[in-house]
Amino acid sequence: MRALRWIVGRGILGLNAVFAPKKAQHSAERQAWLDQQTQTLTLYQYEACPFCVKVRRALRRQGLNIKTVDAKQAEHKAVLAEQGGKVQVPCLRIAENNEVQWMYESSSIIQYLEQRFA
Ligand SMILES: N[C@@H](CCC(=O)N[C@@H](CS)C(=O)NCC(=O)O)C(=O)O
Repeated sequence: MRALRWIVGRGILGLNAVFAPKKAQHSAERQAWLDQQTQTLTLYQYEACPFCVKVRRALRRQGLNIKTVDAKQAEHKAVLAEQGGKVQVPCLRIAENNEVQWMYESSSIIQYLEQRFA
């Protein structure tokens, strides 16, 4: 089962690399603004998770440089479980106005980013 999951994961990564969406190109000014705005965002993810790939593709399409962390690493997994409430990826950590919000569900994350930055 683990081996099968590994093979499927590699397949997803391979297809993602071959059919990578075009990265949005912004003016230097716009990119600097986006980079500043997204500093407060962190994507908890697994490299080969299809839902995480879906979100990373959306980030690329939008030209968003959001920090990603590998939730398989014990330290990040613990933070996700304790502060987010469950170990499920992708999860977007939004730290703004002295509040931290943990957003689960790939579709919700993509919708949030599109509404905020499109
Ligand atoms: N409906 C969720 C599905 C996310 C999901 O199933 N993620 C899996 C990884 S592919 C997960 O976090 N499983 C829990 C675990 O691996 O501990 C979404 O669209 O984000």
